[in-house]
Amino acid sequence: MADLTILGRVSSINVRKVMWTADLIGLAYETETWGLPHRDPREAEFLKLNPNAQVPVILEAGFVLWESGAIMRYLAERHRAGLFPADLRERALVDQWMTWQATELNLPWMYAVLALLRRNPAYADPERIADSIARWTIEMRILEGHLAQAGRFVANDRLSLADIALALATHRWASTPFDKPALPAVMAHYRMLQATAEGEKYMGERTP
Ligand SMILES: N[C@@H](CCC(=O)N[C@@H](CS)C(=O)NCC(=O)O)C(=O)O
Repeated sequence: MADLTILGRVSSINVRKVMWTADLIGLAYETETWGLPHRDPREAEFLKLNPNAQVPVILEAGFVLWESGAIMRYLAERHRAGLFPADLRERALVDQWMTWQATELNLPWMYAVLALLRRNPAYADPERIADSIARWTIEMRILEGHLAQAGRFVANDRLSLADIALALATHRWASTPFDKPALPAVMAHYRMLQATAEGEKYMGERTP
């Protein structure tokens, strides 16, 4: 039995961030499927672990941790994987882009993704869809400007947790059907990571 259990559903971008990190480090782990439409995280058993009723959560010999970014950083630190650099400034840059993904980039896409990708009938207001796309595009152009300067990786010229978070975010952008501007640096970064074993697993057609 593995020491680490990841609770979540692989269709969740935040769960995939954690699984991708664990796979890259080479960790053995078990999974427990939680999250709608599978097991409802509002069940009392799950709420005891995460009062936010959200996945992912990890369990490790009685230790419980939620919030995907915190879990990624914990796993990288604990196993000295080099994905979260030791140098303070290098680390801060990785942290900056991870935080940006989870906050600035993560909010605007919600309505468009629920409407156009998930096809949820409760999200059908054309004005709100257009507004979500416009705000999402502004953020993606910021990433384009950065990657056009930075080169292959998001920070410090090498693979880090920030690349995982941002490639998954770009996967969502690429998978959601609407007319998009050309973002060549973003797409080059995405394709590079998609060609890796973890990219194939977590950014394939079955995991939009
Ligand atoms: N800030 C949290 C957000 C987690 C989150 O939004 N999880 C969603 C899936 S991506 C969730 O649990 N939704 C409820 C469900 O799947 O039933 C994190 O990064 O871990």
